[in-house]
Amino acid sequence: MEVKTSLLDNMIGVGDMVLLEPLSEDSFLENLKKRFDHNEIYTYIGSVVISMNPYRSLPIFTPEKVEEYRNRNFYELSPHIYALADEAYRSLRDQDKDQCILITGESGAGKTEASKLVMSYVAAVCGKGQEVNKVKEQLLQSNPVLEAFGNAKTVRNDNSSRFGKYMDIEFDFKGDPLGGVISNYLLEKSRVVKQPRGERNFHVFYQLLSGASDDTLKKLKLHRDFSKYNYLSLDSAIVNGLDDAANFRTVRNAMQIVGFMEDEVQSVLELVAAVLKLGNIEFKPESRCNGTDESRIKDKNDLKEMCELLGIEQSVLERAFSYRTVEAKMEKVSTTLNVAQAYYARDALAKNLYSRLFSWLVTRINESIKVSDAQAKTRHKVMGVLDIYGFEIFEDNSFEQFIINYCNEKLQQIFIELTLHEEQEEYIREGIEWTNIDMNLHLLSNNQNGILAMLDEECLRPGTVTDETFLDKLNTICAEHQHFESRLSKNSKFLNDHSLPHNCFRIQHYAGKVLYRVEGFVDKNNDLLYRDLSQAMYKANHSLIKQLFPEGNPSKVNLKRPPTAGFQFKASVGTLMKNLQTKNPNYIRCIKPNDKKASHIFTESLVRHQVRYLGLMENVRVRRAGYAFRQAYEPCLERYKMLCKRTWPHWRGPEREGVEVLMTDLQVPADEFSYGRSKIFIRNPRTLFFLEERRRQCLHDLASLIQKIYRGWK
Ligand code: AD9
Ligand code: MG
Repeated sequence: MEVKTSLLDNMIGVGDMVLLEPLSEDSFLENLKKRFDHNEIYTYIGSVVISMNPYRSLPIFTPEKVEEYRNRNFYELSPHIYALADEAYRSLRDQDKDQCILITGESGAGKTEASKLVMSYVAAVCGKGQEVNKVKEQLLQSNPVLEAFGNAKTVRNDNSSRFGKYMDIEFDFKGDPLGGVISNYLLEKSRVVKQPRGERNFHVFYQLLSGASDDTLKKLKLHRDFSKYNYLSLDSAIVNGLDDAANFRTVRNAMQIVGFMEDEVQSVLELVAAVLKLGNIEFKPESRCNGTDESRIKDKNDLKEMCELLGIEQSVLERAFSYRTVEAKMEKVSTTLNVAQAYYARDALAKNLYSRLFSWLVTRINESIKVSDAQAKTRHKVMGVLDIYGFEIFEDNSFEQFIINYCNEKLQQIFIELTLHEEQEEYIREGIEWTNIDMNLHLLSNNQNGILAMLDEECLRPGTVTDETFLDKLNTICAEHQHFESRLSKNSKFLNDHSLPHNCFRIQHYAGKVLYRVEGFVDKNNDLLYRDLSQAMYKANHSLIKQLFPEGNPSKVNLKRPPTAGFQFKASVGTLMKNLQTKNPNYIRCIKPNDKKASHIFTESLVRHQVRYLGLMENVRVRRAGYAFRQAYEPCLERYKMLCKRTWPHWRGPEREGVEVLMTDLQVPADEFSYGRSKIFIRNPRTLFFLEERRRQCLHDLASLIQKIYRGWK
């Protein structure tokens, strides 16, 4: 059995960082680079998998590879994401332990690709049969659908996930998939109406215009030409290597497999088309005799077509773009909108329409993939896969980056807590004494909670609330209360710096300092849609659009304020963290080798930064602080039994005793290892190297002997 050789091969670097000698940040990076240069994109830190984005397809994800890794122990073969997927799947199936796969790393590091590799591996090795295959296909095909609507080209990644995704895959007691549940987290809806330079809107818009038949486009009243639509950025509409037309066909096909009816697909496309039309509605000022400016629609053709698509009466929507009705204390007051307010209303409607459509898609997919009621009653096991947007530092950071980075802080915190916890659990399980390791790990507290809470307080305050009043409040509290820092966190703090531009604040996150521009924070957190618009949507003669705006139902006027975007996000991240804590975690830490989306380039400074903020060195140290290496008795005996006459060629007793005989015979000092219930724990990598060296020598002697005998025969 090939155990660990690949982990110690000097040519291609060390496969497990725990065995790296000497251990320093430089040697860690050198090892990563050496492996990357040899196409070894995976490296372990104990059971954690580091994954380097190769930015090109490698022949290591073939069905043969799947077979190779299937049912093999984690350390048996060279490091691979399949080894992690196999280990997680087997412990779910055989030991009844719910699993979660936590994939982290910055934007473009390869998280989404990694999540798909895990899913496809599990699909390949779990049960077969017509029903099971259908479930698998539906689970896998939910990916292209959600990517079309939730991913976009950004400067960091041509296929950047602009939403967070957590998927629970449920299995029966045999380990066959039954179905799943997807949760989505805050779609970056501001992208619908405006994209940063060099970026695109969500893929689906370009896919529809490039890939739909002439007939479909005609029905949707669309032109093929991107330049006809205000909401589509043009400077980067064509992305190298991205075939929008082909992807449209893939998405249509995927929707069919997932179980969307033809009329549902049609409705979805109508909504996508409506968003494009909406973006083309423009306003002009019209002076009133009282000296104020009122907004008027410039050219009503797009409005007309949009209303036709959605079955809305044109005059109703036109009115909703001209007036705003505020209800207070049973009284209705209508005010006219000026041009800026009309544009604001238009964009708010487009963002709401699209993001609600996205949430509806998730709900619809969940309906298809959900476990049947009968099966739900039987005992089942769960594997959760988390693929959430990576940490983002842009030149211009807004509310979205703040939310994304908040979520990444939480994940980092859970990573640190759980790796320590897991290490401790294993020691306890194996009956090995656990001494607390003080690694000076920065345990993060609920850092931005403070800021999000303050933003909520501000948004709910009566009176004039603006981004500036929020920033003032932030700065004042920070300046007045020394203890505010600790309210943020130990490691992430609010940096009170008077040299900052007047509309910004800066946070020291675990992954770096980020300057946030406060513009739009209050508005994005409030996430309000004028009631006139939701009522206009509700009146539509289009069942999907009606469904998406239930609050527009006039008989259900709810004067209670809906929860803010920040509040909702915080609550859903809280639920997610609780869910993750009930499962056995498996970590994939993705690293981006360069900023050019290029293969073969390893930018040391960039990788060093990620290694630092992902806390990978601390991770190795925790793993080495006690026992660096551990192995089940059976493979250990198999590998080293040739080193001792009493165990070679066969050991007849229990494996643990065989290993004890081996260690005594080899005179390994007693304080160098410990016997656990099912594994031997080796304290220092050097002991492992010693065993490996002896084994190599032994094999070499054996080979020479065979050669001698062979020559003698000749
Ligand atoms: V973001 O936070 O959603 O912006 P991700 O998800 O971390 O980001 P993604 O998985 O989308 O990154 O990977 C970015 C690109 O890198 C992919 O589109 C591929 O072109 C490339 N990539 C990533 N992993 C692999 C791989 N294992 N093999 C080949 C890869 N290419
Ligand atoms: Mg992604």
